[in-house]
Parts: sequence; C-alpha cells; structure tokens
Amino acid sequence: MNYAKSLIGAALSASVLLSSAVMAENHVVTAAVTAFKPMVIKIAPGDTVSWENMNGHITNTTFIDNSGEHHYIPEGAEGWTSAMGENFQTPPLTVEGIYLYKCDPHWGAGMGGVIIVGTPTNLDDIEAKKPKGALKRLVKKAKKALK
Ligand SMILES: [Cu+2]
Repeated sequence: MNYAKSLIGAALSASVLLSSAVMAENHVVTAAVTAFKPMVIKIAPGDTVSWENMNGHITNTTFIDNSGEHHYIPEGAEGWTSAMGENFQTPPLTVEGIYLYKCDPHWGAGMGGVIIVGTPTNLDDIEAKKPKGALKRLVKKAKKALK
C-alpha cells in the first residue's frame, strides 16, 4: 500500500514538474524601425523572451557611458548581448525584477525596451542610478506599466 502511495506521489510530482515546464511562455518582441514593440512586457518567472524582425538590430543589457558599463537588471540575473540581426531568445528569466535593454545602433533614437519578470524587485536600485535621457524614458514606461 505504501509502495502504491509513493508511486502515486511520484507520478503527481512528475506531472507538476511537467505542467510548470509546459506553462512557461515565450513572449515575442518585434523590432519596428527604431522601436521595440511592445516596449514594455510583463512576464512570469521562468518565461522567455524572443525578438523578431531583428535585421539591423541587437538586444543588449550592457549600457556603456563615460563612467563605464552599467546593467539595469536584478541582482544575480544574467544579461545578454545578441549578435547583430539575430532573432535572439533569452534563456528562462528566473530572477524577478526589471530588465532594461537597448539596441545599440538605434539607442540614439531611444530604441530600448523593458522586461518585468514577476515582482519589480530592483526598481529602487535602478532609480538610485539616476537614469537620464532614453534610459529615464524606459524607467518611466516601466513604472507606468506597474501601476
Ligand atoms: Cu535597432
């Protein structure tokens, strides 16, 4: 009897694992001239994001200015830099928080985007860095999406 119960238990936990894997979603962002659409997306932890129509574009979480490299992603998360023109897909984004990214060739035109994974754990961290210009606009859009 115990053996049967433990078999049922094992089958149940396997199906829970399977269903959570099946439930992870991919979210598509499309590059359109000098904008990512949608610019802000809210996803669940474990979901992925992919970009389409990326000819001439990249997606990059590394921001560089006079003071060096900056990342606007939650602590412990991994950023990414796609190849030029690549319809890149992230690995599952498991660390909750806000991820800001940009397209380098069109960053001057403000081509950037926001991914909010679960709870925006790092919003205060990002604001503490006093984002300016196009970055400030991304943060503003993120906050609007969180209202
Ligand atoms: Cu671009």
